[in-house]
Amino acid sequence: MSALIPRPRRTVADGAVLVPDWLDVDRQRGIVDACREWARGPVPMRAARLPTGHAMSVQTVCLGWHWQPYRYSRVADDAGGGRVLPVPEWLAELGKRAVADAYDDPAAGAAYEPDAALINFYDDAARMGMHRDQEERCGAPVVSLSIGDTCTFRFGNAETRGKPYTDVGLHSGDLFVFGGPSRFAYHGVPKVFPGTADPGCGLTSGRLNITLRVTGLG
Ligand code: MD3
Ligand code: FE
Repeated sequence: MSALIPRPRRTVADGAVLVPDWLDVDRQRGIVDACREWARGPVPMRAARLPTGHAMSVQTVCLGWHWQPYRYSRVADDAGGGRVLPVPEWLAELGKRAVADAYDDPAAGAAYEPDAALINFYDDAARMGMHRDQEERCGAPVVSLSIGDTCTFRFGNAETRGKPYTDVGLHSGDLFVFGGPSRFAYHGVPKVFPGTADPGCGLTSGRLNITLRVTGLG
């Protein structure tokens, strides 16, 4: 929901920049529509299974490269064996603009070429524990887009799963870019707040997060 007083852009740590309300609601709705299509297949959205045998509470569908704990593949051998869809040009372009805007650096944006997107869906009870994304062989920034219910995003440090960390509210339409020294920091989503989304965003409940990554895989 857009606020009377806009939330300011914020550098949470070196290389970690939050840009509130980056996506207008029409754009959010367009992305939600695209996510609904991607979730149907050829690789269906699913809760990935951890090496412990437990299923994640978050549901995920991938573009470009299929991610499962803790590797990337071209074929979704844990989700029906289909081949992942490519990252569409418009989404890669959005990623370029995201990096350019967050860092106020057009050259960094032009150089950004994401080859994987993860679409995460959180229902009211879903959480993501503290982890690092380290399957990528590349230090390029991660672009994160949030749509739907507000969550608490916990941004930690690169050394330990615990403190110090900073809790930040991510609202529908927010952009967060994680690069430089923040790229390999621990992070997680301890809570989603039901009923907090702008109805115009296209989701009636839950939260969608789209992350764009550069895998560095061939
Ligand atoms: C910081 N997703 O998919 S997005 C993930 O909201 C993931 O669904 C969360 O963590 C979500 O791996 C958080 C923000 C995010 C994504 C990747 C990062 C933050 C990151 C990689 C490095 C540092
Ligand atoms: Fe992550």
